[in-house]
Amino acid sequence: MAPAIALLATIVLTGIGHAQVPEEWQLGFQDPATPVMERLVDFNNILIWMCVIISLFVFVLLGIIIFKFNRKANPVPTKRSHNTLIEVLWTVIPVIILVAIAVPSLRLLYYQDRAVDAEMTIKAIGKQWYWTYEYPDIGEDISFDAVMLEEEELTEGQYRLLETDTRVVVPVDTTVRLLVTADDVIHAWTIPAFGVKVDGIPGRVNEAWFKATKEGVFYGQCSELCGAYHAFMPINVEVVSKEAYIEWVDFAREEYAQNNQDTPQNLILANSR
Ligand SMILES: [Cu+2]
Repeated sequence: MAPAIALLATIVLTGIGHAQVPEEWQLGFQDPATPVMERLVDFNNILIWMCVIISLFVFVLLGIIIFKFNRKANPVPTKRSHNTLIEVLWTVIPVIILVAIAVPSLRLLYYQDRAVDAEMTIKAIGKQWYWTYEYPDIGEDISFDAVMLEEEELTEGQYRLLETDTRVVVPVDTTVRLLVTADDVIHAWTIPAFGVKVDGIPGRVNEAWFKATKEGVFYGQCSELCGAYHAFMPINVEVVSKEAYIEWVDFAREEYAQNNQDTPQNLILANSR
């Protein structure tokens, strides 16, 4: 019974005040910040209840067998070898349960697969060991790297191993199409509160989407073992108001336009044409 009570406590706690970062001894999910994650949490809760009910049913059956059919209580065992009705039931009922799980599961899988009417696009490129982001909507040459902050670079209130020097900025209540790929080995772009986890594979572009419904900073980490510093390429997404986003776009055009920088390399290329 104790595990079942612990499980129930988990379900009850799932919905309560987690930040957008992992917490010590956290059992449930982070607070959902997108419609996809809300549905994932709901689906998970339904599944846990199904697990609890099935487990209790099996425990009760086990108890009955232990107490009623042990050698002392039942010295002369029956010779019965099978029962057709029971065999049909224990085949058909699990099939019904599995189908009942599969239908909402597949529906959710397709819902989270691709954005309907995406309002903007961001591209994330995994590299050993940081992420590069592109914003094709605001300029073909807008691109920046997001590198983890070392411990000595952190300021008060920042999280170890989770902060990057540059954040992905997106407007709230906006459907964002996310394109993910990689330059060297496989990485995975993840924000738990968004319900997004998608592999970045060299030579291939994967798609995901999110529509953040809350403003704030959301944290994730690379989720595909990619080498020695896999643990040191976190992901930060800052969700801001639409007005603040427009301001950020102006800033980004100034700051991140790669063509703005007349590096010697660019000058050499320009002169050689
Ligand atoms: Cu990695």
